[in-house]
Amino acid sequence: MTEIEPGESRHSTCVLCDGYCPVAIRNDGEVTVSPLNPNLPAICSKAHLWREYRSHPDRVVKPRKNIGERSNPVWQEIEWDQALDEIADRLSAIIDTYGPEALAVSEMPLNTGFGGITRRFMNHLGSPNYIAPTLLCMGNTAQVHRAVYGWYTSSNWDETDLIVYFGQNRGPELWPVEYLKLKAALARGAKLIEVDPRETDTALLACEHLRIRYGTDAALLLAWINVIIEEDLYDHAFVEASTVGFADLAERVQAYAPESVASICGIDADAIRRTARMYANAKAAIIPWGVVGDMQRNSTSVLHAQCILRAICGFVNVSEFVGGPAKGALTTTQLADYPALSQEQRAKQIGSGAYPLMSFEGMALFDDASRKAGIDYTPDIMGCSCTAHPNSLFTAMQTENPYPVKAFFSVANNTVMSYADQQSIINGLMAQDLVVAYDHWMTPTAQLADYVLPGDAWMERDIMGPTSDVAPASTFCEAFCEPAGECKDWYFVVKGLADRMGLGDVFPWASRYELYDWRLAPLGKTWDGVREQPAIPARPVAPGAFLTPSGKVELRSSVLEALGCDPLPSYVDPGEPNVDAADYPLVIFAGARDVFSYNTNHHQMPTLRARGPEPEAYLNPQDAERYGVRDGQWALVSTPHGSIELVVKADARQPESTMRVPHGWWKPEAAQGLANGLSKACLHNDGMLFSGEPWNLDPVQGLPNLRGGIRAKIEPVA
Ligand SMILES: Nc1nc2c(c(=O)[nH]1)N[C@H]1C(S)=C(S)[C@@H](COP(=O)(O)OP(=O)(O)OC[C@H]3O[C@@H](n4cnc5c(=O)[nH]c(N)nc54)[C@H](O)[C@@H]3O)O[C@H]1N2
Ligand SMILES: Nc1nc2c(c(=O)[nH]1)N[C@H]1C(S)=C(S)[C@@H](COP(=O)(O)OP(=O)(O)OC[C@H]3O[C@@H](n4cnc5c(=O)[nH]c(N)nc54)[C@H](O)[C@@H]3O)O[C@H]1N2
Ligand code: SF4
Ligand SMILES: [Mo]
Repeated sequence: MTEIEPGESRHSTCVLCDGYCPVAIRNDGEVTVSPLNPNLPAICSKAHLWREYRSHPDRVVKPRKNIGERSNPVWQEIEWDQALDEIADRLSAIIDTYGPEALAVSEMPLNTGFGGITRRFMNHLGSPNYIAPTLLCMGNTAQVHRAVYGWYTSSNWDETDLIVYFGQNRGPELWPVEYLKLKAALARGAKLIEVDPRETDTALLACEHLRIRYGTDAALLLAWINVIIEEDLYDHAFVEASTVGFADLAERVQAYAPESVASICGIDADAIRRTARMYANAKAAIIPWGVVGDMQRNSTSVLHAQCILRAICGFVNVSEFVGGPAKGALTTTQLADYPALSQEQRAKQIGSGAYPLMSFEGMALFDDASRKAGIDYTPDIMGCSCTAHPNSLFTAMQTENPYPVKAFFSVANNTVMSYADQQSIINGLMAQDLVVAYDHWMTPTAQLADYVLPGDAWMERDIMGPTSDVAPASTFCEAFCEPAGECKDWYFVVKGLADRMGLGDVFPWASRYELYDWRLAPLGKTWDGVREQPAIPARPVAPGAFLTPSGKVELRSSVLEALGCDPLPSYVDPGEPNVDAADYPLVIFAGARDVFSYNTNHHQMPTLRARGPEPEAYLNPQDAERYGVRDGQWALVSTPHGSIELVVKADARQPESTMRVPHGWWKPEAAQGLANGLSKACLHNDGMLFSGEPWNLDPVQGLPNLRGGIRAKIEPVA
């Protein structure tokens, strides 16, 4: 029984975006969704429109097979058994010819509500080639936090007196939970420093708005550390007792005096000193996670320098809490069963030689610390600690270098649009022998698939979380509708393939409920016994030390050093070599999220689309005039890498000589197929503009710079 009865209430978590808002569902004659916690009344209009999403006429509700060409698809609805039989047969044939590493997957576990099962399938099959879009989001941060602190760190909003934001823009429609926490902290008297070139609504709440030049955050952070050390504002006791590498750090930051950094960042030296002192002198400062740090040329350095600041100013485990592994239900890492993947297959992980931190090689450096903490596995904190390198993988899919990758699964992720260098992703998909998409819609990615499998949505599935090891509690979300049409959960698909491919023993659970019971067994519980409560806190493993190789906060990271990377943060100019500013006079970033969509999703929702109908370039009015483009009209935006069309929004809040391009735009109503530019994803999405070449990637993690420093031009559409 899934459908909620009249008079009944249930609890769940909205995942129409990754805000993860806890919700209460009531059936008072009409089914309504409202915030679960009355003290944090945060949900947005997308959640209220859940019915429009669920019952949308374009939703894929039965498996589809492409019986035409990949570039010119003809879709036929088929039964689930036929789909799974054929996919299993074709995947088996590919593995027989090329080996299991010929299968690659890009998955967003938050969207399936399942972490670990895809990796379990791949580990037992023998493929290390997994990527996740979260690599461009919090996954990158998690990996740097782990190198410095041993685990991911989260901010305590309840007691903070100073919040430092790097480009975060929060609002009632932009991650409302954190927006309410921010408002409550400010109402208590906390102060906000916002580091953002743009005058955003959040920046208007700040006592200091540093309008930094795009892509130069690492330089500012290093200058703050310089001031804090030079002026002796750091926490000597914490540094001496709990950190390693301070002397090397002090030497490194000598090159970053505010006076030398001022011209790089476009912030005067006095403002740099003033804000550095504010941070160091705060009682409980926080630097909450924000995505701007994950998508920069200097990403690892930005995140590393933030970690250093928290530590040397004594905020670690005061206002910023280092989490850790927990004992309770079996975790997604345990479910993934990494030991099943041989060393020989791990060594084949694509791109790991150039970018080892995210790879199996990087993960292995935490084995000893995990063992010392009394756990017999190494946690994959964010579900993407041991992944292939996305852009190298897309290249391999196209070129067969270093070896052929011939089968690609896109799982609850619009892969074509969710990384840099969209054209190479398309080329890679075109060269596959088998492409499977598991989604709700005929997305640009699904349009290139051989099979499109209809996924259930959050309101239709009972979910046991978390979907990665990062969160300390087990959480339980209840379905309140039957799955639309023949939509199925991801476990049904994975089990169906495993059974057909001789891996039935690896997935002995007949349904997700048996799997949940297996995970809950160490707690002596079952799904039916817990489903009505929102969460069970886990028992943290008290390691008594940081879970780094040295057991201390590693200001100078031994993990980075062991991987052949710079063990300390630094700043390099993010610009493309040999590109003349006269030809490409604007500095662009992708982002400033659209209010009425979520990344690439929701453009098909009539109510939301009416509020944000077209993709917009924000441009200072002076620049609009200078380059002959008019507010409200279409313009061509180009980098040396590619071009897209956007509607100009003349906006004085965007600094001169800079421009915002949006992420995630396609037109679900437009004609499908490659010949039509994949419903205009090739005409509008940010991924067309940004290169996946090494010069545009963070040198340690290999993730693309989408948030600053890239040169572009704008002109009227011919
Ligand atoms: N409605 C809605 N809400 C969303 C989303 C959505 O798509 N729709 N997406 C969600 C997701 S997945 C995420 S990760 C978050 C992201 O949300 P935010 O963390 O707010 O990030 P963005 O919206 O990408 O960018 C916000 C600001 O970053 C600034 N910025 C760009 N480059 C730089 C730089 O180099 N340095 C600095 N200091 N600032 C820079 C821009 O000027 C912009 O004002 O939003 C989430 N919330
Ligand atoms: N070029 C570029 N790439 C980016 C970013 C960027 O700014 N620019 N941002 C990055 C960031 S911050 C993030 S968080 C990631 C986001 O990456 P994703 O979360 O993958 O982003 P979405 O665009 O929402 O794509 C999700 C797809 O999953 C489908 N989906 C949603 N819910 C479900 C579900 O319950 N079941 C199934 N089966 N499918 C579902 C949607 O229809 C959609 O096609 O992208 C990253 N990639
Ligand atoms: S912000 Fe809105 S769409 Fe995102 S999880 Fe929360 S309620 Fe759902
Ligand atoms: Mo994100």
